[in-house]
Amino acid sequence: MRLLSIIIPVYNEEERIVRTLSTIIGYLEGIMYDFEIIAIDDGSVDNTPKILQNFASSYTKIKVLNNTINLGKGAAVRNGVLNAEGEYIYFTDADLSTPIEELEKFLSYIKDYDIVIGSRATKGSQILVHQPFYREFMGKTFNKLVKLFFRMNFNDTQCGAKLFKKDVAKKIFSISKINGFAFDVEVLYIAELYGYKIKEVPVLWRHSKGSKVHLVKNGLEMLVDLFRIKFNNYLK
Ligand SMILES: Nc1nc2c(ncn2[C@@H]2O[C@H](COP(=O)(O)OP(=O)(O)OP(=O)(O)O)[C@@H](O)[C@H]2O)c(=O)[nH]1
Ligand SMILES: [Mg+2]
Repeated sequence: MRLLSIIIPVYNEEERIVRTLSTIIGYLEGIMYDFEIIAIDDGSVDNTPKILQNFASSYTKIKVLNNTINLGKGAAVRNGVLNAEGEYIYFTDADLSTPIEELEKFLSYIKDYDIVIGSRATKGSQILVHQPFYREFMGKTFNKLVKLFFRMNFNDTQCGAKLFKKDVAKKIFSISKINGFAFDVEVLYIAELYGYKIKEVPVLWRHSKGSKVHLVKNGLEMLVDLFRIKFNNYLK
């Protein structure tokens, strides 16, 4: 069995996906982990699908999955997780805002925990490039809402980097339902319901330009999804 599966949700990332994949491969080959990369094209309408196919045809450790229409980050990550074979499953954003080198830190905790989540708001985190102030403000407000709503004590549910033990990830993502950006909250909520051990670790983080997040549309959808999470029944 492979040690590590790296899951990357990819939506209209023609500008940076080759650089991102090359960076990840360079790093992982360097530390000689046995790994697979699963890139999920989330119904991109630019050249991303073609670029991914090309890349994968010359590098066997990359698997490309396609959501034929754009379903959202949560759906893309779910598709990747359910098809992953690694003992540990890590997902990260295509902009590598949390640099892949941080993975080392996640791996150092995963033996003692079921899930390790990156945090931009925990003592020790280093934000080298900040998001625009309104995005940062919205992020912090969202996190306060999550704390209030779910009585969960995470400082940052939305950081793109998270590592799971395989069985834990498979279990959670097989019952999760949220397709959009609020899926992280759902995943952590389910994890707490099932009593999994979660470690929040401070990460180094760098905002990168080229956001495709639609503030109003995605923001409202995330709020509605918080209610859906609250009223869904995940215990079977
Ligand atoms: N925006 C967006 N990203 C998606 C979608 N589906 C998958 N993704 C991927 O989800 C990851 C996270 O996206 P974000 O980092 O939130 O979006 P971003 O465009 O980088 O914006 P910032 O948060 O400003 O960095 C990226 O790897 C995207 O390619 C989608 O429907 N919309
Ligand atoms: Mg990003």
